[in-house]
Amino acid sequence: MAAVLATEPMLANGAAGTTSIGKNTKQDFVRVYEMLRDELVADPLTAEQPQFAADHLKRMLDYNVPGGKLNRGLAVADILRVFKHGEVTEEEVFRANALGWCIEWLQAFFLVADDIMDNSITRRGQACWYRVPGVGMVACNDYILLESCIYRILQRHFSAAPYYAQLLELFHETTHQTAHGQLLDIATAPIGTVDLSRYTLPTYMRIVTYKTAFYSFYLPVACGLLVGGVAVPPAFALAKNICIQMGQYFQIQDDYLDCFGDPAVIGKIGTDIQDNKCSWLVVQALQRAQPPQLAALKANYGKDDEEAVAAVKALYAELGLEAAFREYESESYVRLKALIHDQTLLPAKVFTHLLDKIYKRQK
Ligand code: DMA
Ligand code: MG
Ligand code: MG
Ligand code: MG
Repeated sequence: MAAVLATEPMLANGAAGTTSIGKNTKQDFVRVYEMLRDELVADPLTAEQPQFAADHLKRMLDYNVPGGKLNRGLAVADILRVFKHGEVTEEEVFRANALGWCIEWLQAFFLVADDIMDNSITRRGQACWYRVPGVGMVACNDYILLESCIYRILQRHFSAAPYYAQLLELFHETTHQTAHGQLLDIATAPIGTVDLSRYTLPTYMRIVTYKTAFYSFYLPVACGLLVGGVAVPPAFALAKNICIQMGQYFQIQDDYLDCFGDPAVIGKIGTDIQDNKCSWLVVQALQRAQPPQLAALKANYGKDDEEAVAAVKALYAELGLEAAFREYESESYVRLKALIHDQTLLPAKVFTHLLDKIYKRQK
């Protein structure tokens, strides 16, 4: 099939990005956040509430929306720039950034809820929102508010766009997929029941595809395609195929870092072992363990107990899981690169800039 853009080889050779408007620094991006947040706080409905309600909204947004790596949010304008060979208008960059923030808002919504469900302690180097004194279960309404903000932003800035209906459908569909991934993640890990037979590779791949890959990789690329004026369904299908595989790799890294990462660097304290999670590590351990090791795993997995967690970590070390992960990481990189370069429909750079940001990531 022919490339969506005839200039793809030039882009692939890195000749893109010649206009300064296309360069999108983190600072430019954060300024868009401040504008969107101020619009939401000044929204007629919010503005007519007592001041403390608007104050809570602003504080809650500042705490939960902008503090991450922003990879997903920044990716939309990067992808748009690839499509437009760097020839982008300020308006287009704004639109890409506003959609980037909608993705960050969606992520904030899922993370506030995820931290409650996973009984987590820290996120992005600070206390999880539900653990902030005075917040507690108010966080449940806050994550609903976070989700609803997405549609206020889309309505204000995109309701006149020809792709408005596609955007609404995309965000709704992605939310639906992610919630189903979270359901599977939680349902596979009932607290108090250690049923190691549940932790199979097909179940695992299904969990990570739904809970992470769609919203973290396909959503930014699909938003970039829409702002870039790409409307052909095969482009979206191709993007989905590549993004899903990249997202699976990304979540496997997340599972690895949950156990082996440095909390000071990843900004969160791992809880997968205590939470009985169907993590990549436990799936790998089961494939390698001998009967006594299986018994040790069964005795110690899914317990909120420091010694039991240490015993599981010792078992992972004994089974060589760090090396297994390194091997998986290199193989995945090679496989993803081949997938990206074996197609001519979309510029490779759309995907390689995402891949290069996550390859061998420490956080
Ligand atoms: C996260 O899975 C998935 C969503 C949709 C937030 P996770 O619980 O492994 O994430 P984290 O390690 O960031 O808590
Ligand atoms: Mg979690
Ligand atoms: Mg979780
Ligand atoms: Mg995790």
